[in-house]
Amino acid sequence: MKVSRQLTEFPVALDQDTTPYGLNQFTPSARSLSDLNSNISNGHPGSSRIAVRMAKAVFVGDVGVGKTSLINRFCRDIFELNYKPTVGIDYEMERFWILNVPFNMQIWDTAGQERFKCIAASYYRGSNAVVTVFDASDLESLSTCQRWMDDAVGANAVPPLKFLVATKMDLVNENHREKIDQMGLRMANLLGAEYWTVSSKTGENVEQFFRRIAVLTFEMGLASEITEAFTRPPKQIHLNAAVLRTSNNQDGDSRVAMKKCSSCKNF
Ligand SMILES: Nc1nc2c(ncn2[C@@H]2O[C@H](COP(=O)(O)OP(=O)(O)O)[C@@H](O)[C@H]2O)c(=O)[nH]1
Ligand SMILES: [Mg+2]
Repeated sequence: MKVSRQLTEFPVALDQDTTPYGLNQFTPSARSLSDLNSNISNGHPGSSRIAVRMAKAVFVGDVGVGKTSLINRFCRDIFELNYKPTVGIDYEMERFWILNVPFNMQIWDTAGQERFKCIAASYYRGSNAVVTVFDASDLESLSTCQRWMDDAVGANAVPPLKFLVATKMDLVNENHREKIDQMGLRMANLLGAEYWTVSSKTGENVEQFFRRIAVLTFEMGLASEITEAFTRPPKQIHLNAAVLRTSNNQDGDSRVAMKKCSSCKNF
């Protein structure tokens, strides 16, 4: 496993003053889960006895802005200058260990559908993060970001985390950086998204950006698991071999029925 996929330090936002996500250290819940995993795995680093957590991140933006290149730089550490339209790829799966807890991130690239601006809702559904990408060397691509973001976010019942990414920063002249940042930050603010600048060619900020998505979606998943655990009424309570369940008899009253496990005759 690559060292970069073992996350023990909390990855902070590129600009901590403007991000809508103020979290800049691991929550106590994440630390407790990690301690629990260390204890039940008998301290074997990289081994786990607890369920792998998952997140889905989708990438959207005009054709040619650099979505596939960004994903390829992160997942395979490759960069190709020759343009090849994406065909037939659904998603990449990247495995992380976040504070000793296994975590898989599905990274969804478009399969060229963005050309027709009609990406199916099933592509967006169940996203934990939406990454809207524009080309810093072609600011026209910034003007469509709101539509991409709205379409992707709107297909989700639970609001995903939002990121706005300026790619191809290696093509931007130093004197223009400030202007790009100003325009990018203004758009990010409008979208309620966290702003990043990257270059898939040089690798600038690529690792940091993906680590940030991984850790924020991991923390968001933990928070919603905890909320759900406190709000959902328990339907069935498993007590060792016995199963306690509520059943309705013909008179309509509720009572507790107890089922015995066949391998536990003396219970
Ligand atoms: N110089 C430079 N070119 C890039 C960068 N990212 C992508 N490209 C080029 O931009 C073109 C479109 O990239 P691609 O990733 O296929 O865009 P997509 O259609 O959004 O997936 C390709 O020719 C890439 O080589 C970058 O960071 N720097
Ligand atoms: Mg592509």
